[in-house]
Amino acid sequence: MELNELLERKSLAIDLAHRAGKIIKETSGNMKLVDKKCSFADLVTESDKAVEKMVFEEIGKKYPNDKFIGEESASDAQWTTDPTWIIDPIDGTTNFVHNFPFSCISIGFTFNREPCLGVVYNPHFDKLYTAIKGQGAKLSVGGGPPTKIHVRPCPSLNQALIVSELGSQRDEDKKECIFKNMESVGWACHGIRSLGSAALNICTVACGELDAFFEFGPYIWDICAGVVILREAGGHFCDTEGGPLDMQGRRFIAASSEKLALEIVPKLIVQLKLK
Ligand code: LIP
Repeated sequence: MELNELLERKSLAIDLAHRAGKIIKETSGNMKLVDKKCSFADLVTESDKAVEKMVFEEIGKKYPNDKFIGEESASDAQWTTDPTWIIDPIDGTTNFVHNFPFSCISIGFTFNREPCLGVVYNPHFDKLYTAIKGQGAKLSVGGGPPTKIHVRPCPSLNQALIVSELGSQRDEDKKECIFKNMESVGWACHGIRSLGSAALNICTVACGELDAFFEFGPYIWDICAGVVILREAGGHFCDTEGGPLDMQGRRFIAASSEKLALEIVPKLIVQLKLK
């Protein structure tokens, strides 16, 4: 896909991210729950559904032949080589429900199943992360000029600050995987943080505020935009066993370098395959 086609899509994605961000900011903490999915902790609200509907409709008007994968209304859509928007309307839904200001919209785009455009917007701090494959990653704060972002070099795991999550499943296999790995990695590094949004966790690694993020659980819509942003910021994505990232594998390490990612791999003492 030509650069100018991606630039046009990026411009639309940024406009829609700001429109979605307004809804997210205005309804954060006071939106009615409409459903729980895999557990009592896996929440979805009217805002998730309304934001996804608005974004899909607006994109469809301009790009009627593009395909969609979205958490709320197109989670089962097949991921093909067609131009495809992969969107999480509100990433960090639990934070959104509790009015903890770490939620965002994540708008990813793939062509030939290659992530090539990412836009992540946290309206609570007016932070807009953007990237096009091959064009670098940028951050605009408070509407200011976009400035290049880059991962922060981290010489080794024992000097790293890591982020990982409890996730929203509440089954025994997942519990063992989460806590055994948190203990194993956490005791080998400077500390672990849990912030509640995969997309924003990835962006935080991309701008050098954290050194790596690992999780078992997030879906392709949680990470698609972040994959472009982190790679363009000089970071590395891989599977939790060190092989190539499977965008639909629901497990990954996102790190400031391949070296750091491969130091984390052996510390993940409980691996889990998720459907
Ligand atoms: C969330 C992810 C997070 C994970 C949560 C949830 P959602 O996505 O961003 O990494 O730990 O369980 O899946 O559901 O808020 O879009």
